Amino acid sequence: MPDRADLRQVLQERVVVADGAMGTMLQAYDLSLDEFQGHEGCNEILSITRPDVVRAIHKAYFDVGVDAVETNTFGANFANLGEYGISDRIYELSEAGARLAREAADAASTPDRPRFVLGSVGPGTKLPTLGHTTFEILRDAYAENVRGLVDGGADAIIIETTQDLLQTKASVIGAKRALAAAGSTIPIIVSVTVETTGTMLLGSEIGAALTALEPLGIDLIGLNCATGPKEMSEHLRYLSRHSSIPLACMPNAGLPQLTADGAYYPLTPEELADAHETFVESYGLSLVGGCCGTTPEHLRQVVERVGGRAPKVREPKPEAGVASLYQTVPFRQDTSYLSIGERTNANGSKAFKEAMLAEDWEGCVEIARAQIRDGAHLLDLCVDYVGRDGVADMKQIASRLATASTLPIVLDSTEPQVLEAGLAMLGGRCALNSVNFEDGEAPDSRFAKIASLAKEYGAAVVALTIDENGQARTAETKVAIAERLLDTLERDYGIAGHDVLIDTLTFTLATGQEESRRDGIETIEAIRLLKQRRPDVQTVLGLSNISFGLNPAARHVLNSVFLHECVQAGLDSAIVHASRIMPMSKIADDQREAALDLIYDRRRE
Ligand code: HCS
Repeated sequence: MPDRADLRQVLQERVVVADGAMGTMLQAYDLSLDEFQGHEGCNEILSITRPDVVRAIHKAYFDVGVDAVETNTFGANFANLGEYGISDRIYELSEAGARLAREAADAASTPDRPRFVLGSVGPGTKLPTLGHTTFEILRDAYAENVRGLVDGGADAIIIETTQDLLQTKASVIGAKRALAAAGSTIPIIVSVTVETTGTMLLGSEIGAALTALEPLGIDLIGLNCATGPKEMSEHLRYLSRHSSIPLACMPNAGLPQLTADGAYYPLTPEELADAHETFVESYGLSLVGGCCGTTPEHLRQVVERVGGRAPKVREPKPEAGVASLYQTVPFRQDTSYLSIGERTNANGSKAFKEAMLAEDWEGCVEIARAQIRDGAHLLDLCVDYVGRDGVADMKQIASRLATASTLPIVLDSTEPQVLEAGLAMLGGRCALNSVNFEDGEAPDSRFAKIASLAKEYGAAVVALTIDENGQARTAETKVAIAERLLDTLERDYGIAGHDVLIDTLTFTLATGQEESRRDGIETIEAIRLLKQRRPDVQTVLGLSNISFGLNPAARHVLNSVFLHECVQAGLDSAIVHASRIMPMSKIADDQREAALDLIYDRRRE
């Protein structure tokens, strides 16, 4: 077999035009129940029983000049085949579909014009966020799907028509595992479906999708299906502004209209070509094609209009942040610090602990909701409690917050398996709280286990300035450990500084002990130094520790004043009880001065 051309390389040189629909093209054939082996509508079986039909569709697209076709495997997944009772045929039908497309691509290729096969991975009907199935079942079934596509000769995997971000993450992680096992490095394209409502089926805005999916290490992101190009334009504009990876778009031939003869797709070939020309020029798309209702004639006109053009150079402004199922939240807030709600914590909140111990899951969710109302930007979730099954508790609470919380979640645990249980429930992008070097950075260390999880699930990381010698106390050691954390995360796990929140940690101030007198000063100085040296990095502080031992009123004052001083020094975010933080204007001068004296060790002897 000759060496196959590298699609990644070609995507840098020219706009790649993919094919149009497979499903709606198949509907034009008069196929018998026998040809579906009794499973009416299961198009993937036609790759076995009517390869001539599938080949003819691929050929029709290559004949009009497209660069790539998608395999007839959109439904070769666990949920779809499961509905026909044939989920044991995932590999067989994936491989067969990819092989047919490979044959067609090889037949159409010339030495200076390679043609490509995009291995289609459809969503199926089971949405893990709604509890229809589990993340793990989906991930492993998608891996099987991708194994067949690779063996059949796909040049890329296209995970398309995705509706649930958790399902999408399961597909990407399953695909990556399958590619790694096969020693394959082919690109992964993810194409989400935004409904006419302006969000994905479960309510995700395009920003949430980008924030959740790009860090998984995918090669392209885009949109397909549900609507025509007009409805996609705003979402593509968003991706164009914020995505650092190349963009794809495969619209339907307009919004389908129901007629007596079935769905009618109104968009003309010329209109599709017009839209793609605008998208390529204005938004810098790299991969264009069509979805339901588009035909070889549609794609002929797209090829004539944009085929072979060099992709426009974009200058995106990515925004580091995390996402709930619904929305993205950038780490950098324009007006203030990023407030991370501390009350959903079994160690820090009596009410939350009691609700959790009573297994009053709705009570736990209510505490989350109260923090959302209080104006938190993210929620810290910690279920660690001696004697409890942390994985089970995390599943109970995270599965509820997955849809109940409009805010992204910071998963907080010392146990990697508890963090992973949360990651497998939450469709957006989480942060993991936390990694440190307490037991080093060897492969069996906690650091390595949690950093690996962050890498695989595309999570951000809270990193604490603790090393093998314990918690750093001086500004200099805090910053030195922070730099080691940042270097190690980047070098060994590919986690960039903008996805790391460094917690310079603070000890309790009012212990009366000599050694704690400078703790406030050292923490503030560490934040200032770190922000000078690494302005790309986020800083965070678990605030409450500073004031342990004081009465509640004094705690609120000290926490608020200390937070103010840290923010002045460059602190980006803090884990706080949002409604208890007082604006400086609400604190009496003498109380504020007393707090500052304590923080800056200005003791009056
Ligand atoms: N590649 C699939 C997408 C359906 S949404 C098809 O049928 O063309």
